Amino acid sequence: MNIQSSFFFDFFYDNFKLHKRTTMNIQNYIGGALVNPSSNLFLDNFNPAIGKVYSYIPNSEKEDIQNAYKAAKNAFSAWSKTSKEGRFKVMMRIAELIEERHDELALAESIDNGKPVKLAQQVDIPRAASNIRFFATAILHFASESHDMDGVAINYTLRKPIGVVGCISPWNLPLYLFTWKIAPALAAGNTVIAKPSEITPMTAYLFSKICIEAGLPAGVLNIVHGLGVKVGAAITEHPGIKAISFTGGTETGKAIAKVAAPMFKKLSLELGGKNPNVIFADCDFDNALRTSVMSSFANQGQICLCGSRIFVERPIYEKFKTAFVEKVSKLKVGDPNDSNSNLGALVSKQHLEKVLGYINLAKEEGGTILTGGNQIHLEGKLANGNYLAPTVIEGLSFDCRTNQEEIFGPVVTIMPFDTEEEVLSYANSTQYGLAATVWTQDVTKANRMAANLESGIVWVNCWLVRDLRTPFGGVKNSGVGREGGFNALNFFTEQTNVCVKL
Ligand code: TXE
Repeated sequence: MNIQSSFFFDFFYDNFKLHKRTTMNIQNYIGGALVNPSSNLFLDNFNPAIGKVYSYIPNSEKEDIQNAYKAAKNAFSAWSKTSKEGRFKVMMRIAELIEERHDELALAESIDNGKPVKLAQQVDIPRAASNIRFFATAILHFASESHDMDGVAINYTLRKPIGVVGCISPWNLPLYLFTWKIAPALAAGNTVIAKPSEITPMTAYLFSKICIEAGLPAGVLNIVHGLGVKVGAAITEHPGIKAISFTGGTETGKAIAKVAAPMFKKLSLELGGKNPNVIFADCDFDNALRTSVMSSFANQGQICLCGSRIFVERPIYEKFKTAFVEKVSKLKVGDPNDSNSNLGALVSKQHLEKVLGYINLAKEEGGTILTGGNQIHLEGKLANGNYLAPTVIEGLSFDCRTNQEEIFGPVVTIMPFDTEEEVLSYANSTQYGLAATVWTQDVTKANRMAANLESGIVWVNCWLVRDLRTPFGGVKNSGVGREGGFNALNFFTEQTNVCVKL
């Protein structure tokens, strides 16, 4: 594709290079059409790399959710009866269009979120297409059970779409996590009301244009933009929306559960993490080192799976620490549009303040900053961007606030340990249990650790290696339920057992 000829490419490119003020309004996607919010009011959308408003987000209301609900309800009968092959075809077309617009979407994601465009090109956008394609094909292989009662009767299980479902997604991997939710919902025959984060709405808006072009029937997917406390809450409270899939902060997850539980809605909650990265002395040192730099600072540390607490076995502690700090201090924080930048901007000023607040807290708690710890002020057009040096902190106890609360930025702590029991107690000490990483060449120890870590996901000698068929989600306050593979299709369907007397 010739990206230079694309309207959106020109728009983003101009904005990024010249930071021209424009009045581009994002629109909701309701009943197959792009529409303004009922209030006709819009919110500012910032480019975090330059700290300037570059577009406007619908400030939607309950009324917009009601309109989306009507459209989704009307579309449900036809979509749920569309053959699996029919749903597969339109979803595959959507995946193709994502790939055709790869460069444009990657640039849009980078501008909206602050992440390096290279990362969006390599991870966010290809994985968004994979999510759609994966669930488009998965539905063709989705089967239900039967239970034979030795000639007396036979039971079979029907799996039916739920109806209108809600998908609420966050800002850290905007299109990637948005598609991760809506794809299984649509494949299973539901109609969807989706709410992208108000902090990063752009790629969901471009996605709505893709859906129109792909011929997704009107009302099957509705995207309503706006504030979480208004639009997200209106989805949660709506009595007709029977299931909610949410990814975001643990506190928001609690608020959603409080409203949804008395209404007996199905809930899938993927929440925060404070993930341990456990490095034993017998590890493949170079691999552990290289990967730990990535698992600490990819996407400016704003991935729920990032390892934010590094525990290193004492015999290699000093060696690992020195090598790690050296590598981290060489990471380049810079223009997200520059392919040499390792880290771009944090997603918002408020988030930058929050992360800086945690660095101050770490100092108050007795921590020593080994590298970073400071905001970075770049020059020229980037002078107002939200840049932070990747930060490594030593000397904190495992149970201090810095080591217990989710920071969700380019900040990690490092500390030594002596025994397996000790590191397990440190690793399991938080309210969270999303992901953990273990580095050792001893396969028995690795398996023992994996079994004893309180974590929904354990990576051994790797990080962020993802097979979309595997269960994805956390234990403890990291969430409820599992996404991924048939788990997601199970979540987005209701079962009916049919018992037939023979
Ligand atoms: O998330 P929110 P925020 C963590 C991370 C971060 C913190 C807060 O620690 O610092 O959460 O981030 C919508 N009813 N994660 O404030 O608010 C909101 O509009 C219904 C971890 O950005 O949880 C957005 O679409 N919906 C995480 C989505 O919820 C509501 C990724 C997530 O926003 C709502 C992001 C409400 N009352 C942040 N309030 C991860 N697990 O990957 C907000 N929303």
